[in-house]
Amino acid sequence: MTDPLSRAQLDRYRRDGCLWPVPAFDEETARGFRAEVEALEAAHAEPIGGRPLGQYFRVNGQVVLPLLCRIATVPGVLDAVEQVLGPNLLVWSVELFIKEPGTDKIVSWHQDLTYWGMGETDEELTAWIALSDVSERAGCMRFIPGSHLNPILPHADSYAADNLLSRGQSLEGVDEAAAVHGPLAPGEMSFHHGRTFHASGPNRGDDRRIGVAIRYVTPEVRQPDMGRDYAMLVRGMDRMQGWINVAPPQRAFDPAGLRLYDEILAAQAAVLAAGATGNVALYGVTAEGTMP
Ligand SMILES: O=C(O)CCC(=O)C(=O)O
Repeated sequence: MTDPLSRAQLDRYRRDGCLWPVPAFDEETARGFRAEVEALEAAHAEPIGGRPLGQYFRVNGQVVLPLLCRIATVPGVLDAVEQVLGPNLLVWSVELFIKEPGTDKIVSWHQDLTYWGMGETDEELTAWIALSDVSERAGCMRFIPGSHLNPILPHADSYAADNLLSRGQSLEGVDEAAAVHGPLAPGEMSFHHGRTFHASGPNRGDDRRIGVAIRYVTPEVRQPDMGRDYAMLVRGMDRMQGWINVAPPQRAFDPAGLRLYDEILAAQAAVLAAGATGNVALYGVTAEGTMP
């Protein structure tokens, strides 16, 4: 097997805490996955298991949607993640970040690990895969290279309606002059560390902007705020038994998957809401698919 990432790319990831573009799959495959996402949207205008589809897209989608498991286990993606995290990989959450053209949805500056209950671990990364053209105009991500060397810093909750984050959480005082854009073509991905400062602006393009964020962790992660959390083993072995292992769903929204989804959301809710100044419905979405 040829390693997908060069030595220089690995060094860049370790130095900057972010890396792009990395090929995930070809454009045709990206188009196919996008069509499957859009077929789910067309089929599920009504809530499933009492929740709108956008809720399942927003967090832990791999628990109920085989499609998201398939994307998270594409061999070329796992090969590149393995180069950074090692041979034993679990998926903690798969999430879709969709911005419709001409809307004002943004993501404020934040560090992912702030509310994940895993402490300041280096044993995780996000692979964010573009299923559409994710240009600067379409609101691609921006990163502050090297910011992963910070600890987790305080975030203020804004609960702003146009923010795709659950609490509208935001780092204050980010030096925007140091930010770099991470544009991606369909089928390309970026990697970022959970302490890297990142954000994204509105989609001013003509097409939807669709990304799949896959949160990979290793068996070594501990969940000090949570006790034990849930994750799906996707490569290698988990001898540490620190995660409650989740099996992939047999089919979309099967009853076992829906029950597990509820169980996980309830368990994670207390961690996300910790220290919140407002009322946080964990990653909750309204029927329109927007965050409350
Ligand atoms: O899609 C975006 O703009 C933000 C995604 C993000 O914050 C993340 O994947 O951690």
